[in-house]
Amino acid sequence: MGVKQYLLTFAICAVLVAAGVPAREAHGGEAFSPTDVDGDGCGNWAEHGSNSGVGGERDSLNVWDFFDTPDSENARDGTISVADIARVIMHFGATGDPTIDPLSFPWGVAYHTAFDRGGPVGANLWDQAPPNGSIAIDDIGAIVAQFGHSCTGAWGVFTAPPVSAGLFPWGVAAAASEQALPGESLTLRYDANNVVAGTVNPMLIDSGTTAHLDALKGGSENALCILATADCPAPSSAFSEPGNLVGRSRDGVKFRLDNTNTACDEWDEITFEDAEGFYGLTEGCSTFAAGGPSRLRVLIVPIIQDLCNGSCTVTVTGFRLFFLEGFASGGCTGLDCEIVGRFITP
Ligand SMILES: [Ca+2]
Ligand SMILES: [Ca+2]
Ligand SMILES: [Ca+2]
Ligand SMILES: [Ca+2]
Repeated sequence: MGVKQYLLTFAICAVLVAAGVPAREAHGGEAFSPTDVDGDGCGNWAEHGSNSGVGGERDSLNVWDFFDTPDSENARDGTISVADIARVIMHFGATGDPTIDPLSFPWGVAYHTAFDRGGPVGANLWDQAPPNGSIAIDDIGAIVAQFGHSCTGAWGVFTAPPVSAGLFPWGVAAAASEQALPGESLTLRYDANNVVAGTVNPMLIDSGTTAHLDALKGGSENALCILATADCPAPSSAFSEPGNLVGRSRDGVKFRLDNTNTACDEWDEITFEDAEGFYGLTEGCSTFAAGGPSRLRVLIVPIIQDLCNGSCTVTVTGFRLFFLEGFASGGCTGLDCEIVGRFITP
């Protein structure tokens, strides 16, 4: 038996003993998040969940903490499988430049950083330092330690990432957000006549004439970062458009309400509550899968420092997931638009 065959046998045995990771629902290789900013194969919100088995307890700005490896098309599938372990073993013994871009095309070369790590950085063996230029036995150990971890299924989404795309282009004032506990019914109000008298500010996150309506319907293309996040690849502020956007807001929200799968349009269908009282997203209604059943009802809402009137700039201080239940009693007509729902995340 060659060294690599031996290692594969060893790794598979280790996998069978390891983890006790339950099988996860997969979504056919569809996108599982509007953004995977670090490119490691795990979406931002999944990385910030509380369960490492579904991608959580990680850093959405660190490409080294989810050891998903690229296939022959340089694609990562969001799950650490036997194929990933085999790819590391294929490169066992290779040495090279540890500064190679891990997202560059990895095939046709002996050594590539996509298959290398630099050793554990904390209590969890899967949480790894950047590559050290040598694909060795500890790298196999590092990937075996996260065998079965998958970002494609259900997540406990309890904390917010520092950067997100797919944003609902209404910024919620921090003062209003602070009052709103997860799970409590809440009305968000856009006042077109005097924005600062409401609780939300329209935000232009993408450019183009239909961009704002498109974002109201399905989330922004562009990402925004939370203020003062180091090395963040997106801006932390956006313009607010002057004028009356009530009609456009109504059209966008109505689209979301009218196009949701009825199996995933109610609070109890979309969320679950854990033993500590936090809410997560249920597996069958995984929000961010492309075309996912609850995608339109769960809004990624920017939290902003202050509201402002007219043509002005608002600054993002956080993100929260908001479950959209419908228009509030005040409706969405004339000079004011009210929607009702509940925050899912703190
Ligand atoms: Ca990621
Ligand atoms: Ca990461
Ligand atoms: Ca994989
Ligand atoms: Ca290494």
